Order: sequence, then structure tokens, then C-alpha cells
Amino acid sequence: MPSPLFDRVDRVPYAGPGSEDPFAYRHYDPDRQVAGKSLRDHLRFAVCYWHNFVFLGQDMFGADTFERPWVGREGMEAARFKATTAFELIEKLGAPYFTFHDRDIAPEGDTLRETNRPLDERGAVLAGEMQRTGVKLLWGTANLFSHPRYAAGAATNPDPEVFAYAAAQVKKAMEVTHGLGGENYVLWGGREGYDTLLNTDLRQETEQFGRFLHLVVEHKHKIGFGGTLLIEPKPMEPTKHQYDADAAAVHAFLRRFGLEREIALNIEVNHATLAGKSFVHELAYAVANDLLGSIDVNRGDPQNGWDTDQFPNSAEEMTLAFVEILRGGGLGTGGCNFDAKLRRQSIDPHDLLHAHIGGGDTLARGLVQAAALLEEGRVEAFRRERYARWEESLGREILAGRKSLDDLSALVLDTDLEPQPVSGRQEMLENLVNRVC
Ligand code: XLS
Ligand code: NI
Ligand code: NI
Repeated sequence: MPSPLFDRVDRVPYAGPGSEDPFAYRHYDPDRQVAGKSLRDHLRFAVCYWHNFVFLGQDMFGADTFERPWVGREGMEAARFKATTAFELIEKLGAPYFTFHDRDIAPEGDTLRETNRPLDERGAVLAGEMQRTGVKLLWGTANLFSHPRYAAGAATNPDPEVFAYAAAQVKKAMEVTHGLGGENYVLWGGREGYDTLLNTDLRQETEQFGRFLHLVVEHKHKIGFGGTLLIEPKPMEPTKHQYDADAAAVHAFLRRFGLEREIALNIEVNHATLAGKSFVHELAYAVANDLLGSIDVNRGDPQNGWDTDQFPNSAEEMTLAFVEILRGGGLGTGGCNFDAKLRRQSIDPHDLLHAHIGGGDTLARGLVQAAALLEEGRVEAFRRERYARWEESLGREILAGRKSLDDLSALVLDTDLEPQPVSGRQEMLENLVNRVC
């Protein structure tokens, strides 16, 4: 039956780089094998519910611009309409996964009980769509930032009753995610931070946050949820400072609370740049500390500084990202979530297809080019060679803790040690990247 929303497209095919069809993939060939796996299995890309089916084009200066057929309808009818349209898009794109917040599928009722009931009902609608299409859930999450009760934070709120409410909400969201076979559960601390230190007890709020995450971990094990728990770092927006500022800040926090084996990271391109870092830096940090879980692939705009959540379109940025991801052994239970939204003027629903097709192609190019670079081997060989002397006796003894400052001082003084600088060859390495991009 033709769809009211995406009727110009049946199914997005892979048509190859020469194709001029705007509704075909030119690089995302899901069955293509790269570095031992298909593109589908490497990328595991996911369509998000919120930006695609909740966001209607509004910005802080203006009203909705998108017309969506469920707007104005009420209750279950609207939920079903929205869900079938969402899964129609996901299916037409051939995306294996989706992601959602609890409040994307069911609004807040007057009490938590009245919120949870429709959440279950609408969760069942999603389950039906998943069954019908074979689409799976990459992750679920709780919206702990929209309701006014969370204005001063959820777990880090000065009021323990708000902490309790957030705990109850996360318990439910995690159980719904588990029920839908979710492969991960994400915690994004939307308002876990401060607007002014004048009213904020940082030590107190940090303790609260640590306790909250322990409760989440305990409950995960209690209900037998086998997915990965993920924290999504972001330095600011909506608050001035968020405690999950970047990968290193979250790492320190997890270590402090003994949670580094329980929780991994969901790294977002746009959050990395907001933190004054690059996406590839955040990935490299996560990989180096065994914390890489999943990625949100929406980017910012270099001309303005906020979370614009645009679809990825830089194959070079993704190439460098996938170099780190492949070095780290891939995304595991994670995937590539398009936490990205259309521009306000993109009012044709088919723009959702263009957006995801371009994003999928950008990821595919990045992955293929990264695999080519690693396989070609010169960058990897150079990097290995650069550290090779740490495999020799002095390097090994230092790292094994068998040399003191006295020993090392004696070595330098007694042998007149004179280490010779060598070139880091940055430009040569950049040229090797440009050969594949
Ligand atoms: C906001 C975050 C959010 C999370 C899910 O900036 O990216 O969309 O991914 O709560
Ligand atoms: Ni974001
Ligand atoms: Ni995100």
C-alpha cells in the first residue's frame, strides 16, 4: 500500500558510485565485505525516533515547519500512525536498528503510573513493528531532561525526591528496552550539571550521580539485561557545564565509583567538538581505555558552536574515526546512531531519506577507506616502529617498574646518554591518508 509520507520510494537500493539516483546508496553496500565483516555488521546503523518523528522543525525563534500526519491525532491512534511511519522509513532504508527515548513514544501522564501504562502499550506497538520488519533496537534511553521537575538535574538534583523519580523512570525505561531486546541502554546526563556554582555543591552532586549509576548497574544485573550500559559524554547544553563533559572526564568518574567495567561510552561527533576536541580524539581515548561502546554520528557546523545535530557528510572525518574504531576491534554491541535532524527548511518528508542515505554513504566511505589505510599498512607500520624501542630491555624494564629515578639518573650520567630526536613524519602520514580519501 503506498505510504502517505514516503511514497516516492519503495526500497533504497545499493546502486554503486556511478548512480545518479538520489534515492539509492552509492557506497553503502550492506553485503560488501571489509576487514572480515559485512558493512552491515560493521556499521549497525540506527535511525533515531526523536529527531525524525518527534521533532517538527521548531527552533528557539520559530514554530514547527514540518507537517506530519499524526499531528493533531490523539493517543494510541497517533502512536500507531507514528510507529508504522517510522518503521516504514527504517525498512525502506534497510537500517537494521532504531533508537528511542521513553518519552518519544509515550507522553507524561499525571502520575508515573499513568505514564508507564501507555509506555507499555506503545512499547507493544513497537514490538509488533519490530516483529513485522525484523528491525532491532540498538538502544533505549530515558528522557530525564524535558519535564520541569528535572530543571535542576535528575540524579544530581538537590531534591532526593527528584532522584527517586528519575530512578523510577530509568528502571522502567531499562525494562522496556530489555523487553524489546535492546542491545544497549544509554544514559545521557542532559541536565546533570550546573548553571551556576553559586547554588551548586559539586561534591554532593557527584556523590549522587555515582550512587545513581550504581543503582542502574545493580538493576541491570537483577533483571538479566545482557546489553551494554553506555554513558554519552557532552560538555554543555542545555546546562552551562555537564559532569559527563568528555570521554576522559567520564572515565575519571567511572574509576572513582568503580564502574569502569560496567559502563562504556557512546561517543557523539557533535559533543566531541562542543568539548573542544575532535571525534577522532574522543574515539582514540575510549579505545585506549577499553571504553568504546557505540557512536552517535551527528556533527556540528564549524561556523557555529552548538549541537546542530546534522547528518554526517565528511568522509574524511569518518575515515579517521573508523581507523580508531577498527584499531579498537570494532563497535561490539554498539552501532552508528544517526542522532541527527533535518534542517528547518527541509520540509519534504523525503528529505529524511536523503539525509539517512547521505549519512549511510558517508559512514560506508569512511569505513572502507579506513580499512584500506590499515590494510595498506604504512601508517600502522610507522606507528609500531616509532615505539619499537620500548620492546627492548630498557623500555621493558622501565614499564615493568624495575627502574627507579636513581637507576635512570645513573644510566644517563654513567653512559653519557644522548638520545637523538627522530622525525614524527606527520605530513608524510597525512599524505598517506589523502591517498585513500
Ligand atoms: C543530546 C543527546 C541525546 C542523546 C539521547 O545532545 O545527543 O540526543 O543521544 O538522549
Ligand atoms: Ni547530542
Ligand atoms: Ni546523542
